[in-house]
Amino acid sequence: MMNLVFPEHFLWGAASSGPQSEGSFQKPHASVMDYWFQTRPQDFYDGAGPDMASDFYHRYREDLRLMKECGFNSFRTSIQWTRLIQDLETGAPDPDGVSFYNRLIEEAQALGIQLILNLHHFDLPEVLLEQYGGWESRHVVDLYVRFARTAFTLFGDRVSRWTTFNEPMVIAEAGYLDGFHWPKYKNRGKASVQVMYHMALASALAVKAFHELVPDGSIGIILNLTPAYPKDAQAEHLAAARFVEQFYNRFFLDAAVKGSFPKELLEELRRQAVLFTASDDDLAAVSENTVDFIGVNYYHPRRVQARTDSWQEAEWSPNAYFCDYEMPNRRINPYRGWEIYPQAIGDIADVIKNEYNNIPWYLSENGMGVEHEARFMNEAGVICDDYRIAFYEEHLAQLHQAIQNGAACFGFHAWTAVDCWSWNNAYKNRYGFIALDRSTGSRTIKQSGRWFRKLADTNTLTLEDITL
Ligand code: BGP
Repeated sequence: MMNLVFPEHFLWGAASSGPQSEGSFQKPHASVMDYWFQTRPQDFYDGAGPDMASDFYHRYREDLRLMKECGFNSFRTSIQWTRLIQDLETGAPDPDGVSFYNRLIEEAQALGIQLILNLHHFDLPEVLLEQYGGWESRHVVDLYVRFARTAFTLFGDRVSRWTTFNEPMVIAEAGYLDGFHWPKYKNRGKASVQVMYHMALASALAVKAFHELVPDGSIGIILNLTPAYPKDAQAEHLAAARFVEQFYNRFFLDAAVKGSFPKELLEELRRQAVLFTASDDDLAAVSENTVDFIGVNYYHPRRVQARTDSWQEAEWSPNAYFCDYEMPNRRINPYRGWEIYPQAIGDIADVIKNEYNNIPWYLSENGMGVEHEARFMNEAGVICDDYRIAFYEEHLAQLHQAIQNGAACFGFHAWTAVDCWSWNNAYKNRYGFIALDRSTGSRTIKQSGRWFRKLADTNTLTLEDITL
């Protein structure tokens, strides 16, 4: 048996997001996700949409209490732009939205759960996509900053830790390159680069507003820093992995922490005539307004190789530089199709420590989605998800090692608390510590939730069986 003790005041909890949990009740606007579901419900597993999600809008009290029972000292969710803001041009708030988030904050405070509030979780107001072209538009950056200012002004007195975006890369990748999130474009390379730049700028301008309005708080950005591992050490595969690392990871990481963009990548984008358009003032804002901390979402590694065919599309795309590599004998979560590779946490931690000035960070999402979990229910009605406990144990052991090696990591958030809705997969794969019965709305803590309670209460990971 081995006991791994985590640093004092470590954050223990989970993350969720407004669009995946609240339901669309009372919102003054539709997000791109709401609109996607209204337009193409057949894209979603079992036809389940964000309209109902997990009904957190009505059940937040019960859900927070269950989180407390699972030992949470912290919880991240996102404020929906489409709920908080009534007038998207001026940033004037919607009274019902204000009241909901106030009640949520009060309840979390009463329970001693520190809320981390995120501002954007893939959920742009749809009308801004229609009217302006969404994140391709510089005007939308200003509108986002107005929304951010409203949120900081209303809630910054009680919530001190914020994040500007969750996984902005996914918005470009899934929406503009690979076609699996609305607006489902494929290989619109030049547009994707502009979208990425505008989100990096929006984040910097929100950081600036935050530091003015909430001087005692701290603000970060949540990035999916999925490491890119080459197939082998051949030069062409190394080059493919290097490109992927720069485009998919370092673009946002450099902008957020260093206030600049990777030089080699910018040169390539310029050569290809797809570099973003930016004013000097805006570039100065990026350089002057870096984040206080990073949230790292980690689920799986990315294994890449040089392209095995020649790129045929007319338009430039990052997909021209690499293709995915299926490593033989990799461990896989068959439900989500993602490789399981906890060691990547150490690699991410080393990059942050050695190349990003050891900026404080926390593991802001990590988890395992599993289908048909009801088959693991015992007679008492509890889902015995020992596979999830084993998954977390392995990842936490790596995280603990990284901290021993000097990583400035201040917390661990699982994905997720109560089973929640997901983008394409809706309720197919369940991730929560708390099971949701969609037919009755009832919630039941899973075995992993009990396990997490002990972990959080003792600040110690106890490993019975050491196979690491
Ligand atoms: C992350 C997102 C989350 C969540 C999670 C699980 O990328 O930030 O919102 O959805 O992935 O992935 P999925 O729901 O696609 O299985």
